Amino acid sequence: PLDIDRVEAVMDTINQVDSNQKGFGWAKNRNVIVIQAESIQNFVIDREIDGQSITPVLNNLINNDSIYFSRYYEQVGWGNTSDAEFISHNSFYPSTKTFSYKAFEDNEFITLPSLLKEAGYSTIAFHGNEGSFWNRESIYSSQGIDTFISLEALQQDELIGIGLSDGSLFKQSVDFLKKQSQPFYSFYITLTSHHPFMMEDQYKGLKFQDTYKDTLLEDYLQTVHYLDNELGNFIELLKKEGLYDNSIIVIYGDHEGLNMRNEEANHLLTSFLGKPYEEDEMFRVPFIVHIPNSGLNEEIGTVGGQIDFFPTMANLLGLEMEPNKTLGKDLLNITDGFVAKQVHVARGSFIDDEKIFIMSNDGIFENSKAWNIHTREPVDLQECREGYERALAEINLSEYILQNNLIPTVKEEGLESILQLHP
Ligand code: GP9
Repeated sequence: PLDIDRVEAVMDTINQVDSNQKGFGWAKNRNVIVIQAESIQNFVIDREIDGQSITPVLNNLINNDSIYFSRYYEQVGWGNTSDAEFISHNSFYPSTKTFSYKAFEDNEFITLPSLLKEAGYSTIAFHGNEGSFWNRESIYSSQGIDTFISLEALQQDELIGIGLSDGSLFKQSVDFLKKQSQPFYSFYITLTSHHPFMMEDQYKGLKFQDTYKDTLLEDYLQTVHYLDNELGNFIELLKKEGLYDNSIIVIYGDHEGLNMRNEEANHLLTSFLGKPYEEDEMFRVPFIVHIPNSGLNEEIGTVGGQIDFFPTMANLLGLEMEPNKTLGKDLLNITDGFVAKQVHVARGSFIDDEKIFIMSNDGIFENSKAWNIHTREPVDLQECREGYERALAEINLSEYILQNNLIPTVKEEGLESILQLHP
């Protein structure tokens, strides 16, 4: 059941969104190329290993014609990569019981791709694994994705790890893009940087010296560097085919690559980062919106999460959408960021612009932990009560809406209407 007081508190947060709408239509009518990057965490950005840049292409993108959201967090549940897609496209929380593409497969949705379709876009997704994985091929049409190019429709000319290499996927996709009616929304789910990060030596572009050589961290960073390099090749190809100038290229990480609960990963990252490797770094992923020839060079430090992807993108693409139609917020038009987490850490955990709160697994609030995300100083738990309540309220409301297939109602009448419907 819904807790009405808590839901009313969620409604209050809707008023945070600034009606001046900074960024509205900055990328209007352009083709959209979204790359959901497997296991890419934010700590790799602008960082070197043994004197070499890990992500030179991403770093360069960030500094030229881009908006970089530097405090962006993943919010996935049991559906990992597929939940990252689900949250980003729908702006509701993932199922707390199973993977969302299964839990809600019969629901009706209003998604970023479906809104773009209404605005005249064609939609297409690319992934180098079997189409049935994570139930994608069944649910994509209700997610607003009309064409799904999965492994079966591609030449299996270069396999790395669990599927087609990112390089081959990007290359082969260009022929499809050329035939796609414009403007198009294209969605790529990369795969090569998937755990356990195994690649043959020929694909490894970084030279490691002693400290991290032949470790899990080397394996991870080699695959991240590989993806970065292939992204650079892809952009060159888009330029050659005349598909770059009138497009936007959007990249975000789907979820963590290195789990802090894995002793080896924790030890390596704590040493590499020079600070304890904990949730605030593990959940942080990059989100970059590159708008060629825009002259933009902005870093947005407001805390946000994958739930904010849809409203943020809708604003940039010039789609009119009231703030009460999704649970996420347009990150260009709020000053108070907030990210709730409900799977992989106990429900009610959250991150805001100042702190991170991790609810205790035993359900006892007083046993939880919280610290300042800038200074790492401990934070008094009493300062976290309100955020904890808000996190629970948002998740509760999201579940109620999804379990009762109410997204069309929310689209028509706003989140407030849910309160009237509720007995
Ligand atoms: C599978 C790929 C990886 O198709 O998306 O999924 P993951 O195991 O990271 O959830």
